[in-house]
Amino acid sequence: MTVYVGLGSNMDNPRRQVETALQELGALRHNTLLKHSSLYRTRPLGPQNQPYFINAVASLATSLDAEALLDQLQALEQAHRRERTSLRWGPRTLDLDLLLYGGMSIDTPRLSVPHPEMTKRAFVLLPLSEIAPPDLEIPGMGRLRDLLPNLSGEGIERVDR
Ligand code: A4P
Ligand code: MG
Repeated sequence: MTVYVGLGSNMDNPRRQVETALQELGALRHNTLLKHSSLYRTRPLGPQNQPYFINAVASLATSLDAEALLDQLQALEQAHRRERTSLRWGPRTLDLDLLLYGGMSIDTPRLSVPHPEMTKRAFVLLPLSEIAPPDLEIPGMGRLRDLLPNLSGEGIERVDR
């Protein structure tokens, strides 16, 4: 099964958080990292009094079912959160969203796939369009190619490597 995972961070050296997470995704059992996008520097969605995010998208081949994969993604998030020095609530060291799980629609208490907000978010669709075919079908939402023109490219820029 091919799946797409969205990565985001705006704390504790976000660029390093995302780069490390990409390596860790590739090292997860029962998964193979297929591709990953460039990194993007993006204006925060929601409260503006927080740092810009670094976002990226990765594709994986997995033999896990969606909930088992979510367990692995959440364990990885936890590992990154432990690096936090502050206990205060705040921005994220690492957020991993399961964007797409093959062509499946999943709606359980733990999991909504496709991620419900993804088609509104340039910081998801732009990196996704780097690594996915334009005719990728986002269940219930349409094809990637048709969704892209609706987005503003404002507040998002590719990070040079
Ligand atoms: N959950 C349900 N569906 C999924 C899914 N497809 N993938 C559940 C991952 N998790 C899913 O997640 C809360 C619960 O969502 C989980 O327990 C899981 O069972 P969380 O990561 O603890 O909470 P969260 O991420 O803070 O909440 P939420 O609503 O997912 O926030 P978002 O949508 O992830 O937004 N601005 C920029 N520029 N870039 C960003 O990446 N991210 C956010 C967070 C806000 N603003 C941003 C960015
Ligand atoms: Mg999330």
